[in-house]
Amino acid sequence: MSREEKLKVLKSKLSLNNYQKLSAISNPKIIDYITKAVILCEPESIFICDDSSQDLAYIREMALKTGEEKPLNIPGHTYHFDGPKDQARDRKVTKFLVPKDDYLPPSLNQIEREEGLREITEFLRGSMRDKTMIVRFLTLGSADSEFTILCMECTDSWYVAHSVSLLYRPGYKAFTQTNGEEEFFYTLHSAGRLSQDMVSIDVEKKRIYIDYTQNTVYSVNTQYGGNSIGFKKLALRLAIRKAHREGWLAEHFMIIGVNNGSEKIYLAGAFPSGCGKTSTAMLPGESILADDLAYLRNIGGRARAVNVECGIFGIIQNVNPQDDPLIYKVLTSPGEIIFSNILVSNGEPYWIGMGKELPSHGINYSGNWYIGKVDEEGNPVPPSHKNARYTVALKALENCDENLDNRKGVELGGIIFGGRDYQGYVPVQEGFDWVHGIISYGASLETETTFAVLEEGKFEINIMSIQDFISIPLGEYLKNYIKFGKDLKKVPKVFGVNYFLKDLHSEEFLNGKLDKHVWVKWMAKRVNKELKAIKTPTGLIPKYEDLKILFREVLNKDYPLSDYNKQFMIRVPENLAKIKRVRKFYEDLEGIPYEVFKVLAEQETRLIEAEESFGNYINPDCFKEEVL
Ligand code: SPV
Ligand code: MN
Repeated sequence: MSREEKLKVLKSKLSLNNYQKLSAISNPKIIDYITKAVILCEPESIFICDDSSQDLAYIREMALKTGEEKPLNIPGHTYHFDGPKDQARDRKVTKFLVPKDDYLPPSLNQIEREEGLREITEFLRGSMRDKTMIVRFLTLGSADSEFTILCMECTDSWYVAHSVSLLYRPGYKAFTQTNGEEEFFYTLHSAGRLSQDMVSIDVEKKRIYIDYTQNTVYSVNTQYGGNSIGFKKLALRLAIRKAHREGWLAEHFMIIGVNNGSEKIYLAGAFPSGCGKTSTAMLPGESILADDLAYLRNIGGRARAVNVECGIFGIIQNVNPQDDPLIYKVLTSPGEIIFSNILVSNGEPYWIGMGKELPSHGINYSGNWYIGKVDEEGNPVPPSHKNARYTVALKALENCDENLDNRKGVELGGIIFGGRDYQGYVPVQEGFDWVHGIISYGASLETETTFAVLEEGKFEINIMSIQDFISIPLGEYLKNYIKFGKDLKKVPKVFGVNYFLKDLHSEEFLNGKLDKHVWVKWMAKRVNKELKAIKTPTGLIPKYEDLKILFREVLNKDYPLSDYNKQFMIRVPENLAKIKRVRKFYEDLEGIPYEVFKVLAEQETRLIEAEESFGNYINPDCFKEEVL
């Protein structure tokens, strides 16, 4: 079809105003993509969003008018429900479309490309009848910079389009300036048939397929943000492939700006869901630059990073005035926020762990909710889902970092990896160098799934907290990571944190929730070479005297030596067991770089030698070597 013929197909579905907005984009790839989406999904009309305030207001209005969102009492606040079987990312139905002559390792969920395309095409066919297809253009990373990736999404969900306004940077203008040479990411989403409550009906036909040969993501019969907002983890999978081809990193990172005297030190951090990522990024008195995704590039020998997004799609459970004062304040003040899968009663949102009593009944993702409600299988329905979330623009936060849109990004002083480790790692430590840090804290990142219920001692490895999204063989990913650091002139420090360490003999956590602020300040001072650290077999740990001062300065708290000794005791058996599990994990894979096994073997030797000298459980004062 010629451009004119395609525009003719589109014209019948576009108002004059929308037709003009689309005509301003001359890039043939875009018109082609939209035409194909329209022919497949058969929307009744098309809305082209040009990022103007009128268009953004229209999207908000339509989200309410269609009932995908409903208003709450506080101005600007709305809520949205996903269906009971659509409350999280769905690993089982998220697959790569792999051409017959290509190979992805079996650990990556996949389907033969032609077969997968046939399946998802059938599910998408006619899926937008009687609905409007909304077209959003945006940029991943700050616009007009070395980091920028242009993206577009066609969706039939006003909730998704509204979320995009809060989470991503506008890209319409950039798209009007493209000439067809650039690489784009595309996503096509349909919530499918909707119930009266505006919830996807055909959840058993939920599919999220990633066609990396075309930089395209398809998502159908789902509404949950992580499955439907194509630029979160779906485009991340495409970005990881691009980054690997081009020698940079696309990561599951938050970024915090830590005030250190008159200076600001930027630290990135990777944590699996529910392990303290957002609460680290939102520490009071510091600033947040990114909550979930970052691109890193070597610019002039320095590791510079940008936030891929410009908003937060954060977990709301346990956000309360004590533990997360900044987020709590935002969530209870006027401003544009979408709550999802919370409990609503009399126009007020409620969630588990919010620090106040919840009403005995209300409306939630299961419909009418009351204390004692059980689902079809007889399991209790919680008042709010544990993955209930809030969506808010970073600019709405008083602690939003001033470099959010800096085109050159910020220089990273350090990278933090943290999992849920009840037994092994000390609360904070620093790698001896890039390779040691990224292997022993990043590539060895584990999350323990026990939590008093499931099988005891079940450890799940989640490399760099990005394992679900790695779209190339793990070995390739690690090689790229190692090389990235080796090519830098100034290498960020690498830290491992563990907010979940328990007492050796009881179930008691050894740290308070706010202690992480002390660790973050310590890391910033290490980056700035202000403090010495003690060399142990697993990394460099803080000196007691330094932490004592920091606990006083940051939390106005006394920090007894007995606490330090318990927290920073090197637990040899637990650390050796961890190395065994991690080694086993990598031994079963192909193409893993030799550095992984070397770092693990060296760590093992250091632990065994220390054990011979000092025993199983080693008090930190046994280690005498200090380094700056
Ligand atoms: C996560 O689960 O890591 C998230 C939310 O950030 S989602 O968008 O679902 O990936
Ligand atoms: Mn995430």
